[in-house]
Amino acid sequence: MNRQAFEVTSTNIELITRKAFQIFQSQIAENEFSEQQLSFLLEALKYHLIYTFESLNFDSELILSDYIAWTESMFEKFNISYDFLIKSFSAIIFAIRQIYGDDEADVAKRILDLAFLNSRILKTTETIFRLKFEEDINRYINCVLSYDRIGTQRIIEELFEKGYDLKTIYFDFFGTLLEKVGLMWQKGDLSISEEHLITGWTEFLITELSTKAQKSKKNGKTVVATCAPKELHEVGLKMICNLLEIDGYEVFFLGSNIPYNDIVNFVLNKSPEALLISSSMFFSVGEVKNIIEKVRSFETEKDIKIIVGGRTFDMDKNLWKKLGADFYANNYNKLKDYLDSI
Ligand code: B12
Repeated sequence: MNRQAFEVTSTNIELITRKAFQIFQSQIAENEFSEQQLSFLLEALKYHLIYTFESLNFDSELILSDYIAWTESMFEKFNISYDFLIKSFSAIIFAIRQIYGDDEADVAKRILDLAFLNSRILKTTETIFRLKFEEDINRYINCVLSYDRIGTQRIIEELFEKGYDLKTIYFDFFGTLLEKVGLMWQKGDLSISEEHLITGWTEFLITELSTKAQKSKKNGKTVVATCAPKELHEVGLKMICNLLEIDGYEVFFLGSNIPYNDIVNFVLNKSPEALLISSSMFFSVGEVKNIIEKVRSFETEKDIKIIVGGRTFDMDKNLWKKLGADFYANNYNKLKDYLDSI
């Protein structure tokens, strides 16, 4: 397939989305959907397209499957049946066929067919939820929502008293809690403001706990850690950075939504042993690749190790190799072992 033909530009996304929306509308009855449902569908078509394009670019139907499984529950939330989910993806294929041609449409259809098959498997495993800390997690959510901040601190103190260490509290308690919050938001059981309230308070506690921890002697290694440009999910990377600092690393945590040039300039300025990049949303993967290529183009950075992680890479375990990263880790211990060895 000619990859160039599928290049994602804001112009062709708008063009194909509009075309696909026309095609979709021509297949539905006049009063089939409310205004709110139609504006959701228009937004959904745009994301269908971005994910289809990016999956083709990175040859990753796994990412598209995760997106389809997730979109399915969003369609349920907006009371739109599965049939229309299929119709909305078919409209994308039709639009690609009309704008680009048969070859491109066939390639897109092939990856979508595979992704739809996979998404059925994901959907059946979605309800299996880790039960560890479930009771404490429910208590914690209720405390934040009733503005009982002392109550949340008490829950964390109890976990320490029971012998859990900071790493377990970070990843098993806060990690599972945030996963649950995500599912509750997805199903409409939490509003956006409630989700923000819980995430914001949790981020505060994550920082507070690390400031109280006993730090190891500095080991002389420097790490720069950033989220990919356009990426807003930073909590996972923040936990990792706090632990690395406790374990003796000099860490520069840049956080989320940093422009590409700024990241590259910061790395050139600090010349760290390692650069960590986090991506949770697949639409930031192209930028991760650009950063890796740019940093590698500088002779001064020839020894730098670039490590990626986050939800995107957890979904497709081979993606990191396609981007030219040196390593991928899905948990702190694997990452630390690697960093200790370089
Ligand atoms: C909090 C949150 C937000 C917050 C983030 C705030 C912040 N300060 O970070 C806000 C409100 C901004 C947000 C926005 C969005 N979000 Co959100 N969000 C979440 C939520 C609830 C928690 C994320 C989190 O912190 N998880 C906990 C951490 C510990 O997990 P983690 O990030 O995966 O990190 C682990 C590993 O991946 C690893 N790791 C992470 N980074 C790195 C890096 C390296 C180098 C290494 C080695 C390891 C590593 O470390 C951790 C170890 O356990 C998730 C739910 C979920 N299941 O995660 C949804 C979720 C990720 N969001 C989702 C969505 C859809 C969105 C939005 C598109 C919503 C919207 N319509 O606006 C936007 C996208 C914004 C953007 N451009 O990025 C979906 C994604 C679905 C999908 N299949 O694509 C999820 C899964 C919610 C859901 N169930 O529907 N979100």
